[in-house]
Amino acid sequence: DFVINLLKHPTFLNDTYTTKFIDTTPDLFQFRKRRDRATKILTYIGDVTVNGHPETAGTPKPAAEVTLPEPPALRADPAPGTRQMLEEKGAQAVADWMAAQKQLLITDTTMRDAHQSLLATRMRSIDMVRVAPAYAANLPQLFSVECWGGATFDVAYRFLQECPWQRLRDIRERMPNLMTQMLFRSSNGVGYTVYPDNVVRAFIKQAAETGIDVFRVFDALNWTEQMRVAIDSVVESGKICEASICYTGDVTDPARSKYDLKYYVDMGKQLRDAGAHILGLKDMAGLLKPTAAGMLVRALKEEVGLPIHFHTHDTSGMGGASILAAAAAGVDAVDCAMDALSGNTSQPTLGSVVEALARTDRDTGLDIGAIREISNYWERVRENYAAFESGQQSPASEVYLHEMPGGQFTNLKAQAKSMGLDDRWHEVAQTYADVNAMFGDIVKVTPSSKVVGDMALMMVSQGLTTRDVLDPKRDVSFPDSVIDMMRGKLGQPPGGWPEAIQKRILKGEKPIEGRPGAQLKPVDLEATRQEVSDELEGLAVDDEDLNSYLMYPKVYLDYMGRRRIYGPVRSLPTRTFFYGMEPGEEITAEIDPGKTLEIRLQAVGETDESGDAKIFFELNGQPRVVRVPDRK
Ligand code: BTN
Ligand code: 3PY
Ligand code: ZN
Repeated sequence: DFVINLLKHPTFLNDTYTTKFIDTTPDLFQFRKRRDRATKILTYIGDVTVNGHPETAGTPKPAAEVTLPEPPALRADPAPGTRQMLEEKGAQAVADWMAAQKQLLITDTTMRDAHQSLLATRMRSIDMVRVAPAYAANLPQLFSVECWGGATFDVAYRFLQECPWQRLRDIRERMPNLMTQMLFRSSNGVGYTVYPDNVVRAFIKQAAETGIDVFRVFDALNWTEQMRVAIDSVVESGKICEASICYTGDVTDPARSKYDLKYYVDMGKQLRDAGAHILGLKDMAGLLKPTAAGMLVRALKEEVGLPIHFHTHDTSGMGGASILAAAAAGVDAVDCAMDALSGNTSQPTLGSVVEALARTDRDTGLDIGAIREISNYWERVRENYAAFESGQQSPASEVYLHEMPGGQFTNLKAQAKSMGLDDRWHEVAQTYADVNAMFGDIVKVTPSSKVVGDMALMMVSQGLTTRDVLDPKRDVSFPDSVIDMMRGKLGQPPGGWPEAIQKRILKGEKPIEGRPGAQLKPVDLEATRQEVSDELEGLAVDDEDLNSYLMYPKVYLDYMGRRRIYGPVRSLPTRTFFYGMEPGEEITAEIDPGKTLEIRLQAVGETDESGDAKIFFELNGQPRVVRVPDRK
């Protein structure tokens, strides 16, 4: 039948097919109407059982005993929380309340930054959605739950075969008293390039509608000018705008005077004047040392006047100390990750911060017993993602040298490994620092961090030093991302780009002036909707899907193409999704609210002479056989 034809088609096996491919080869789809979602899911399970999942190939299967961990029991009905305050009194009232109250407020980042930084962003929705009610019932004092944005958006489509909007809707529905929070890259949206202003606006409007309450907005070069469209859109949506300073350098070090206290205070005032409700202090690499945290928080509190929300990473092992120093200096809210997904490149440990402040004047008011139970749940969840662990065994002070963001560190390490540079990691780290110096000491956070990483990998793999790169007698071919950044395509860093390196990289081409987003033509949204619909054989394209296409046209269409084959695989347990099933194993998958499939794998048959394996299932008690190609 068609799935078998499709799976054997060389274009599919290359993983380069798109819906275009489906359009141009309609013969493969003659039986399409006959296939229901259950059959699609069985085909997926059969395929992964026989062939393995490409993402976990070559890694040991986790020893996890539990396929689908049970979330903690609900201790009470969800008490009213920050979400009710926002709904009833508005964004400014929440900000005023934040500044006036004394507890240290806590944002839980487990569902976004923690797994982005520890597990290559691979956490699946089912593991988050199942525990959301326990957050609502047992931790109603949380300030917010960061669960969306950053890298989660495209990774959901690309690698998890899931719709990120559905994830947000499902979490939102199960946490009616807690504010949801997302990370938004201003003109870069949730992508890696600058988008037209109207695309940025449309995305924020949709995110607010689908369920985001707090938008942490930042710019990869700390260019306030480039944040205004996003800030205005969030404020217009009625949601909370947490405009953020990205922290780099060291405010206690006179040798790093480019980013001194005055620089940060000035930026804080610009963001306040631009309309921010909250000032985010985004320490994406975990560089803000305890003493510096005290100095900076005190200065920002005094001179900017907005409530301050501190975000850091524990890469150095010093993150908890910085949080306590910030708390002593009067910071209003901080980010932590649940214990089982905390530490190292992730956020500091939530339970430990709660314990450290218990019975002090910054007591968080959170129930440590409830935290432990939720963390125990995450501990079991994490076992199923063993394939994505980075192997980073300990914190390291080297982060003060390379200044890599927590979300990039493990990624770049994996990239270096895939280029055969595993044993030269410390060289990559040193080169990353050298590239930063060569580029004029810039803020490194998505996407500017990716550009620095591209350049560092290029240099290490080709054996080039800074001196070689700057040598006019040498012909160096720079990565495209580097050329684009020097063209001004990501905006302007404070003080501009160093002229010598910019000239050398652009080879006489003139850089663009001003804000790149202002120079892009607005996208015709309705014409684009029609285009996408045509591409998908007339499927109705709603605003969520349109926004996905606008951010990631190919990633979105590829996802839709796979969806026609595999159906709603997000409902599978994570272990099944990545490893398939064992003969005799039984799972359930809720494909719609109340519509549950009971799936039992009976046996995997021999592979026949045409190369197909028959997989024998029981589906809700009835025998079902699917055939999948054996590609082993
Ligand atoms: C991905 O592209 O990584 C996510 C989609 C799922 C890919 C499935 S897993 C079973 C089958 N085998 C492959 O090599 N690709 C598909
Ligand atoms: C992202 O943009 O994804 C980040 O996590 C930046 O710190
Ligand atoms: Zn972060």
